[in-house]
Order: sequence, then C-alpha cells, then structure tokens
Amino acid sequence: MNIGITVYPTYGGSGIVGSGLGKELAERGHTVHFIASSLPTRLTKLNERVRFHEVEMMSYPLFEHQPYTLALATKMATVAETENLDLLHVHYAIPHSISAILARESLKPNRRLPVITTLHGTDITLVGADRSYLPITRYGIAQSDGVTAISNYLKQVTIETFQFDRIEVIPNFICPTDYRRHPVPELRTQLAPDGAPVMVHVSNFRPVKRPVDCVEILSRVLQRGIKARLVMVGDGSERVNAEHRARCLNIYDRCAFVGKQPNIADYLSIADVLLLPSEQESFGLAALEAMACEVPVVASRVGGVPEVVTDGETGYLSEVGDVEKMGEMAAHLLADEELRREMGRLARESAVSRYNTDLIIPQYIKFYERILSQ
Ligand code: GMT
Repeated sequence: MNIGITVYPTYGGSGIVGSGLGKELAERGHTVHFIASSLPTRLTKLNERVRFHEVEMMSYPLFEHQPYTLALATKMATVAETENLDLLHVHYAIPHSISAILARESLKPNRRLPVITTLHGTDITLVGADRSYLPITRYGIAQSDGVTAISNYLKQVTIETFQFDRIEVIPNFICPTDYRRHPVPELRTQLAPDGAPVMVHVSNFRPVKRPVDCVEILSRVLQRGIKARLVMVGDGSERVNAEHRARCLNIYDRCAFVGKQPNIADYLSIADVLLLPSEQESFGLAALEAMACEVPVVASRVGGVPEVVTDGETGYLSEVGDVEKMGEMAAHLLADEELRREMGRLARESAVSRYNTDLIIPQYIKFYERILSQ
C-alpha cells in the first residue's frame, strides 16, 4: 500500500506513535509518505519506503494567522495525486481530520482517498470537548472513513462526547528490541554517582502531566530515608515550576533536569521506577516504554492507564495528586530490590505479550484493507 501519514512532528506521544507506525509499515513492505510541517522527531531515517513531504506555509500580510489546515489539505491532495496514495491516516483529530477530508473531497470524483483518523486523547478529552471545537471535531470524526482509538477508555469517552461509536480500538505498541533494558553504566554513573536508586519521569512537561508532582514524590521518598534521585526527561511549560519546587524543597541537588533526549530507552534502562502522575492519560505511552525496559510504574489511576499498568503487578496506581501515596509506593519499590525486579520482569512480559509491534501493526494493516474494500 501507499500510505499518507500526518502527525504533529515535534510534540507528544501521538507523533511518536504515528512515526513508529510508518517505520513498521515500511519494514513490512508498504511505502509511507509523511506529510507534516517538519520532519517528525523520531523519524531519523528516510529511505525509498519512508518519505517526507513538508507542508509549506505561504505568509501574506492579510493573514493574521497562517491557515495551516488549508496548507496541509493542499499538500495532502498533491501528494495523493503525485504519489498515488491509497489512503490518508491522520493522528490526532484536530485539525488533521479536517484537512484530510478537504483533500479527499477536492480530489473527487477523479480519485478515491479514504481518510482514517486515530484518536489519541486530548483531541477528544480536552480540545475536542471544548464547546468551540466540538462541532468541527465531531464532523471530522464522523466524516472519516475509519476511526481508531488507542484505548478502550478513549473509545468510551468519544462515544459519550460525540455519540459516535464506529471506532476500532487499536492500542499503542512497542518494539521489543528498540525498548529493552540494556547496560548504560556511564549514564547511570553520571546521573547517580552515589549509586542511589533512580526515579525517572518522561514527558512533554505540560500541565496535564503534573511534573511538579514528581518533585513532591521525591521529597516523600527522601523523607522515608531512601536517598533516591529523580531524573526528569523532556521539556515544556511546567519545567520551570518543577525546578522551582525542587529548589523550594531543598532537594534540587537530588534532581537532574536533562531536557529532551533522543535515546529514551537509555534513560529507562537506568531507571528503577517510572513516575507518571498525569491528570489525564488516554494510554500512557511512557508507561509502556518503561514497562518494556523492565521498569515498574508509579502512576495516577486515570483514563487508559489501568489498561496498560496492572495495579500491584506491574506498578502501583493512585488517585491524581495523591503524592503521599505515590511517594509511599515509590519508596516501597525502591527499598525492595527483589520486588522491583520481579515487577519489572512482569512489566516487560505484559508489554511484550500485549503491545508487541508484531501484534499491533497487522491490526492497522487489516483495518486499512477493510476500509479500502468498502
Ligand atoms: O497529550 C496530548 O495532548 C496528545 C497526545 C500526544 O500527542 O502526546 O497524547 C495522547 O496520546 C498518546 C499517544 O497515543 C497517549 O499515550 C497519551 O496518553 C495521550 N495523552 C493524553 O491523553 C493526555
């Protein structure tokens, strides 16, 4: 198949999932055309089967805001024609579904171009449910030829918010060879020279991820006499607040804010616990990546997280903002190496047996074939 994929290139898990899907499809003999405003962050290798088409924006003094949705629609239609695309698969509904629908309609009746939308989370739970965006999001979903959601939770929320239920759940996936625990002794020595246990948080540091809670959790762990360290991977608006809180609590020297990093699996390989105290999480890709690297997860019991992390088996779940309980659970894990290893082993087993690329990618391919045959 010749597949057009659109993602947000720089930010968040939906871009990572869309890029990973493209890479995996190419490895299975399909040709993937990424259509985006810039090269997706995790898409490092382009080749004959993985191509990139940049959306060019025309600036004109009359435009107060550049009409990205239209520029994207135009590029989608052009690429569909020149590259003979079979379908467009967009990740994140807003505005990608609308652009894809415009592209599809603009090519009618000369070319059939089915549109598949994958819902990732805040496109439904936050942005899509905002009254001002609700009607257009509903339209984008309803007009798509196929819709998938990355968790049962997100499917349910979409049904409740939009009274739309033609949704196939295809969960996120993990490549078990890219994400596996491996020795990274220099990094461990650099981040924990005293040999202390390490808690890692990986996110885009938006308010919804509650990174400040990680600092609060560290302080509770330290209060329990465990000389842990906290490694904060990523960047975003809440980083300054997290750093400020660490300074206020006098524990900044136990934290390392390392910013965005290309090799997340290295950081997860030196981690003893992953912290994911999010306000909302439709899936929790960071939890899955950590589990694949044998890291138990301390997270909030929200959204799709309980589908990924089994409480008491592959991690511990607490209510949003309950940093006392999260601190207690993290300390419990850090104090007991045997327990940590056993939960880590179960975490990897669970990640690989349920979310392996070899299980999930064929589900997308089958879904494409079904939509194309309609
Ligand atoms: O968080 C977002 O605003 C959107 C999106 C993203 O691009 O990171 O995140 C969602 O998609 C991820 C990949 O499918 C999921 O792992 C995240 O749980 C989900 N985020 C939320 O629901 C907050």
